[in-house]
Amino acid sequence: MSELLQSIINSEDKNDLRSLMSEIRANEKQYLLRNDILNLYNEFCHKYQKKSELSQNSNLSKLIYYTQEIIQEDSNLCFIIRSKIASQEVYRLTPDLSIESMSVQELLDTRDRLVNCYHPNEGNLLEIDFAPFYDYSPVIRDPKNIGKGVEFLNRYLSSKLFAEPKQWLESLLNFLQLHQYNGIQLLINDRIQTQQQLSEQVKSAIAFINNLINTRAGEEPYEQFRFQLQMIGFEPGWGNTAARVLETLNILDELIDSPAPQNLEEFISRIPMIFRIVLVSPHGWFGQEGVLGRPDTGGQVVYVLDQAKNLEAQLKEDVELAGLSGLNVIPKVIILSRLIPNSEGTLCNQRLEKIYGTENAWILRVPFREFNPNMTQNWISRFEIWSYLETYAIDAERQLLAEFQGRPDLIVGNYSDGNLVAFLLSRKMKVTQCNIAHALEKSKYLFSNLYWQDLEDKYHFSMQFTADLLAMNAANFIISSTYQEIVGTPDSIGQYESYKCFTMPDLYHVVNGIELFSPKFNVVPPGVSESYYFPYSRNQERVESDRRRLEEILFTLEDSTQIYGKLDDSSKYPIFSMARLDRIKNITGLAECFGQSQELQKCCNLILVAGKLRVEESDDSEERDEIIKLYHIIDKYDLHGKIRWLGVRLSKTDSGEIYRVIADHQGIFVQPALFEAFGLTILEAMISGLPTFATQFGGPLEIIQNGVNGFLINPTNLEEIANKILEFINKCQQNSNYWQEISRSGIQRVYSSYTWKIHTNKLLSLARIYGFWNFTSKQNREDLLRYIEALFYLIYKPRAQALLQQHNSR
Ligand code: UDP
Ligand code: LCN
Repeated sequence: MSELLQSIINSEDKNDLRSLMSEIRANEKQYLLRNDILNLYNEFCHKYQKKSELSQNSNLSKLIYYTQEIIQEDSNLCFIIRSKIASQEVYRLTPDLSIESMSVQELLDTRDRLVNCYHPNEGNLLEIDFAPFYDYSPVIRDPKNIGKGVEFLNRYLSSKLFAEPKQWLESLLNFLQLHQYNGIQLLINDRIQTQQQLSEQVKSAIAFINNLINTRAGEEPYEQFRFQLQMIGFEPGWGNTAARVLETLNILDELIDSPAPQNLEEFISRIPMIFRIVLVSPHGWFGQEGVLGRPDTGGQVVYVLDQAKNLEAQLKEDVELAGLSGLNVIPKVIILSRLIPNSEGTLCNQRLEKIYGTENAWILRVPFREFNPNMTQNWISRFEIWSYLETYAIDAERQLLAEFQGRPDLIVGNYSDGNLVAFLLSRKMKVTQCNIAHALEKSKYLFSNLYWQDLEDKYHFSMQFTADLLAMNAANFIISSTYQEIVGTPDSIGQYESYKCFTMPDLYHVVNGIELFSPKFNVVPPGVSESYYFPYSRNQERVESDRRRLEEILFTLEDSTQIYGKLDDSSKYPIFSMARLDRIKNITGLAECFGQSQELQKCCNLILVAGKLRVEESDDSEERDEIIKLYHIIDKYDLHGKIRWLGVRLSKTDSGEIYRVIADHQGIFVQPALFEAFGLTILEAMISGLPTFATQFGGPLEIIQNGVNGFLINPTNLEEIANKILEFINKCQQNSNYWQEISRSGIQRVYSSYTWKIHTNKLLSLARIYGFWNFTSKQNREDLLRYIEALFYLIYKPRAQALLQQHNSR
């Protein structure tokens, strides 16, 4: 990048750069973000009659394209340039066009100065740097492989096994000796004590099973030859039939002789080491019914519940395949959430709730201690819960140990609070920790770290961002739903990437907050619950009375308590959307788009399932604002007769059927969010067979292949959205198969890439491989964990205690 800057300065572009800099200086904003920069540059090109410079690939245009932020300081400009995914360079440009490279520290100081929080005379600020702790672990080199951690780790571990066979086989042997279930030894017993014995006995066992298969059959059940295998050192866990045991032993044999990444993955994935899983989601309103649609309880509840069900099913399948059924092995999955005494008609005040359709998956609710009954008896926002989490983890540990009758084998955290609790529990119980972010608030709120002090009363970001840093570094592995959640796209930074370097003025500087190239990151997207969401054409699985009832609710029912608006002509194409009524979900943007387009109104109706119909019914300020705005738009564009707004909270069965009813009417689904971390409704709509138009900002960019199995839209360009929908409708009118084609490819896309079966298989395989990696590199992580603990006690905890004082004095 410095060459690019130099070449601008050494060429004719120099004058343009000078004029541009003076335009920037004339701008009232001292801190320009990417959108501001692009707008300013476009205006600049217009003013100086430089035709579409951005597309002309001039050096100046390139520089602007890669510039994420510009900070004005005195007469200097500081350019923060991201020329490659996950890497950043910072330059200071002086008015006489000299260029100086700036260090991370200088950049953070500059940002502090901007908010009047730079006080060098008072001593230095704490600098948080996690980089030295990643020295021990391998890092991915190519950014395109970020998020494929496990593939990388398998290659790394198998090459170690190849290069240092003695040491690594010893680790493998020790690892195999480790596994037990309720005191019953699995895999190998003390007849195998050395590597030599392991290698020899594997060959003997292979010979024995080959013989067995020749005389009997591959299907011979394990129980029939269990004792013979035990005599040569092998305990249960290798397989349920002779053929499966042989397969597993062969993989191990090959791994010992010539280690290859596929063998390692395949072998470790078969090790029966996970029977008990905890999914931590503390902030509450976690239930199976009546909880969705409130602020904070959207996709995360759906995701965790589906994940729990599917993990339990997968664990049962794995136990069966490993040949452990005879040992009465019953896997158990617990969702750990918050018990809320004033549960407002939900089951959130119930300690234990069995998850429907499972044998042994539960929601375990543990209350926050009664520090302050006003807060701890009631639901409180996720932004307020930080003070209660440490003691919550202590209480939860006790209850988990009792429920499992021992330690769990894997702890999965969800969102900032769940990940912090997962860290505390994992540290205490010495269990593998996995993190899932869902949505990191840091990048969701503009300048959330720079102005954290102003926002602290409302959001308490100082605790949330500290918790995020601690938990993401402590985690053995992190799963993200998309690649861009980690490192963004070529022109936007990722959610995890935003933790790499930032200032919390007057609190600390983060110079290296997370190693984005670490193999701990793995992209494992969620699926959809296929029993509720399935293609509209599967008529035999649909309940006719539900279909009729929902059709009435969607198109004709008059019930002002829950539905607003009557349709003049219900035969028009329905444009459907369903989301919480948050500002960022931008349902009002979609209404505005519909209002502005007469053409759309001619051929379509707009049908929304969103929030509540009355301001008085909402206790969320954002939701109240959106309700008012939506009414205003309906009146402004006189959408009466063309819009239906359902302020209902649907059951899962109904939300599945509602997409299908819209598909029966050859409708479309639009998800117009300003940003969407992933977007479960998109999968739900697609699998139902609804052609889907979704925001290009966030996860949907990876789910939808534009024009193939859905369409991407820019939620800030309303005219363009309307045109894209109209173009689609035109095509459907010209070609009666077009709607079907997109519908079919949408369905296909979900079944091929976004199922819970794929998700749970991958997650469990990761848990095993990272469990092995954790085992072999444990001593190397202790220094990192000690550092994290120090930050927890010295930064997080005092702040959490101060917040508690505030709560108590309310
Ligand atoms: N949902 C619902 N009723 C509503 C709004 C949403 O059942 O009124 C469900 C929806 O079907 C989906 C989830 O809530 O399963 C929303 O998840 P998504 O990932 O799309 O968004 P989030 O709310 O998590 O931001
Ligand atoms: C939170 C979000 O904002 C959504 O985009 C996700 O789909 C959901 O969590 C589940 O991960």
